[in-house]
This record gives sequence, C-alpha cells and structure tokens, in this order.
Amino acid sequence: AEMERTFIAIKPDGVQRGLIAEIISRFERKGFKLVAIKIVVPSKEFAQKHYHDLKERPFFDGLCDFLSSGPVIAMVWEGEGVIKYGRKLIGATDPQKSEPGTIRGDLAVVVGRNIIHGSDGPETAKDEINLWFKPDELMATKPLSREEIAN
Ligand code: DAT
Ligand code: MG
Repeated sequence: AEMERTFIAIKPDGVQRGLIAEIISRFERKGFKLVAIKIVVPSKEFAQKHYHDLKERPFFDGLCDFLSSGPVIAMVWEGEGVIKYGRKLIGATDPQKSEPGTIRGDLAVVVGRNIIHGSDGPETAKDEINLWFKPDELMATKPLSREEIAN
C-alpha cells in the first residue's frame, strides 16, 4: 500500500505573521515527511475550487477572498496516520475551541484567521493534493529502481 499523504496549507495570515517555520517544524519534529512545498497566491476561482464543499455557507465568499489575498505555503506531508494526526496537530477549526499545544490553539484567535488548512479525510486529501500539485512536483519516496538509476 502507498504511504498516506495529506495536503497542508499555511494561509495568508500565517505567512504574513511569520509562522512558516514554526508550523513546518511541528510537522517535521513529529516525524512526518515533507514531499512537496511551494509558495503561491491562489486566484479567487482557485480558492472557490479548494473550498467547494463550503459553497452554501454564509462565510464562503469572505473565506475565498481571504485565501486568495496573499501568499500561501502549499505542502504535502507523508506518514502513517498523517491525515488524522495532522488535523490533531492543527487543532479545532475555531481557535477558541482548539486545545493549547495545537497550532491553532497556540497561535490563532479567531475562526476567520486560523492560519492553517489540513485535509479532513482520505478523499479530500487526494482531491486537494491533485488540485494544488502536479504529479512531478511530489517527491518520489520509493527507492529508485535499477532502471531509474541507470537512466
Ligand atoms: P477546517 O479548516 O478546520 O477544516 P472547515 O473545513 O469547516 O474547517 O472550514 C474551512 C475554513 O472556513 C475554516 O478553516 C475557517 C472558515 N470557517 C469555518 N467555519 C466558519 C465560520 N463559522 N465563520 C467564519 N469562517 C469559518
Ligand atoms: Mg476543512
């Protein structure tokens, strides 16, 4: 079976506040493996695709404006249980309800500026990785075959 992967993004507020290294280091120290990373300013249309599940919610438009308001750090992290445990590292959606020790619990105050996104399950992880990354932007984590090494 393939190793589990999840999509994690540091939102514009996290980037603007200088929290990139802090957030990456929490995933890194846990032992998860970074397999893709880039800095991008998503268009509003792209943000609407990313959050399409929430299009009926009253905050959808503001949320998409916000995600497209500045640089985002888009990442793919790999490891056993990374989807569920990544959500644990992130904490509850509303930082007022996030436990201390979580990223949102320690570093954020309001739901509209909760600094980080993480896929909420295996299907969304797959969809979000495919939305944000081309296959050749992901590190191959399998050992190279003899043929691959020779070519
Ligand atoms: P999560 O980001 O924890 O997966 P979600 O998928 O339910 O949470 O919502 C996506 C984002 O939308 C969330 O990170 C912040 C924003 N959001 C959610 N609920 C909100 C609310 N009640 N008011 C304003 N923004 C909200
Ligand atoms: Mg979500």
